[in-house]
Amino acid sequence: MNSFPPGFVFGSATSSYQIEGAVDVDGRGESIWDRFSHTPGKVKGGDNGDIACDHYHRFAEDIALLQKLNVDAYRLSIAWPRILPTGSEATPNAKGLAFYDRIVDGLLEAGITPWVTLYHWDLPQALQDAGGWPSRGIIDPFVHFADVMSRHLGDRVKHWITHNEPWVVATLGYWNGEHAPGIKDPNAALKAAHHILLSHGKAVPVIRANSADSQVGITLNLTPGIPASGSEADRIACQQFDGFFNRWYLDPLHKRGYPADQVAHYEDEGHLPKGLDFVHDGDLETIAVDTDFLGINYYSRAIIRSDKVDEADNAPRTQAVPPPERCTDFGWEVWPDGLYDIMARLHHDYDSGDLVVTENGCAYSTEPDDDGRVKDARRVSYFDSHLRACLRCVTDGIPLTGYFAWSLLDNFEWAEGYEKRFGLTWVDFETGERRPKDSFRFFAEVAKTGTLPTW
Ligand code: IFM
Repeated sequence: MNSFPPGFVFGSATSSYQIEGAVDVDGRGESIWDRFSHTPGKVKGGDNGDIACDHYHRFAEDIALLQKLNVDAYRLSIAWPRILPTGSEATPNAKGLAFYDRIVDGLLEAGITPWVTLYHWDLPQALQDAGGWPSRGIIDPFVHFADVMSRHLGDRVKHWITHNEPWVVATLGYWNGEHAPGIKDPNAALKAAHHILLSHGKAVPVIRANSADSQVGITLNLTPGIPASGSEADRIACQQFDGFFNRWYLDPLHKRGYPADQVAHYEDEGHLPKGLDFVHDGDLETIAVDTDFLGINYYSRAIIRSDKVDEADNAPRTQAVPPPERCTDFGWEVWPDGLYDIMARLHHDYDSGDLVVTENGCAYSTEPDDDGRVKDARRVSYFDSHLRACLRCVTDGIPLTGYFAWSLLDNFEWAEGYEKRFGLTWVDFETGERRPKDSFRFFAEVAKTGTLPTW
């Protein structure tokens, strides 16, 4: 079977800081990504999101692109400091709200359903200065932001995602400092993860109250781990990887609390000197709030080799290191079966309910040919293979209800700057020109027909 069932949602996704630009326009406040990207040495090439794709001014052109892409839905995020410049003002910035009105109204006129993510990483700098996600004081401002946005857009927006990829926010932002705000403190990262999940749990009922009949969820980035060999050391390393990357988020969201084996591991490593003292009575019940769907961002799998034994003493690998030709420009292995495996696990082990691929895509830097065409055959193949994995899920009765391609546009890829291109549309970052790639035409045909080609 090559066809998706009727009602399966095809969409594309972006995020505010990665595309909007206009960072000091119409009252927007400073975000942690403005501060971080303007700190020398933090982002490759010294790049920043000051202009990005200039979507703030070109949004109508981008909605027209979405129409040409034949998508049912578009996933965008809201720049918190555009609405509440220092994060928690009682009165929102009217010009910021008006910008998202223009987008949402434009999408609805174009027959495209908006899916809104509240937090895709552009925290107001003032809230970071007050402690950021490691501080419990962040929760009320986030819930206030969720309240403001869902009150304002809740009549027109019926799909809400509280957070995008808590693992990235906590780990890259606070554990290894590769992302804003650039902090390197594992204990702070574990607190950040908890407060993100808790703020999700507190925001869901607020959004529901403001936006009748809405669907509310959270998006996790999940990566299946595969032990590199059958050795005990690799098995343990893989279990710890899974605890760190997947279960630390999945388990509390599914009423299981934090995984005991991983808590013990973090204690052994000295990351929890006071245990889980930041988990207060009632927090776990709040986090495990019922949601309408779980969003999954899937990019690749990870082959896990223990670093606790010398290579010479470990068992020979049974999983080869992926050859470069099977990897994207990011070095991420192209592994569509991992998408199926993750979805099957969520359905069978966690009984997660409705699942949506809220991001899937690949970085390949194909430039326009002499004839101006962007022939990104590897991206076409990536989307084709991952959409086939989605189809397999659906055929096997896994409740996967939608797929959002990352990303509509080449954009600011965080600490990688503009070097890594994920777009269906090529962007000239000097002029702002947009040019649909071959993968755009491929995806447009799939979205239009609901059918994958027979090659
Ligand atoms: O660009 C990011 C996005 O912001 C979050 N998910 C992964 C993408 C590719 O790295």
